Amino acid sequence: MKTSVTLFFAILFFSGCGDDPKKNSPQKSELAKIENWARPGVQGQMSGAYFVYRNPLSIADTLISVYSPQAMMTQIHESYTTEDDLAGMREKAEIIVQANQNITLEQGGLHVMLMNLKTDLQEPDSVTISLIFNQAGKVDLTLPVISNKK
Ligand SMILES: [Cu+2]
Repeated sequence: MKTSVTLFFAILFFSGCGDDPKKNSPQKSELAKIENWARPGVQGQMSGAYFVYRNPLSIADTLISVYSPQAMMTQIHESYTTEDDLAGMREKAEIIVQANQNITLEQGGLHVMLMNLKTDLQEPDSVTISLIFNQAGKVDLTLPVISNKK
């Protein structure tokens, strides 16, 4: 019994302290699980912010505005398919979140668009956005910039 416990800790130790740099960067499967993140971008260009927000209130709430100090303009967007079957996106005035429910902002769906970035965004930067809700008021999020998440 004592031997197996020692072995267990030895495995923990070696897997946690490996000096192979590949082991320190997240694997594809781990990246896929990350829900809160922002896309890299170049100054003057765009970035997207993606996250899951849970409405902690027992009444419905509405996301009415978004803001980021890192972009000249920030909007709520939704992706859609045009009549010509092309991918497009447009501004969405608000998102309703039912009581105690989640909204998911993700690639190809609802997202926060950061336009005219004030500076380049790249790993390991993070993006701060403020969500303005009718009920909850201002909710600040900090999202890591991830470059190799498609
Ligand atoms: Cu967009």
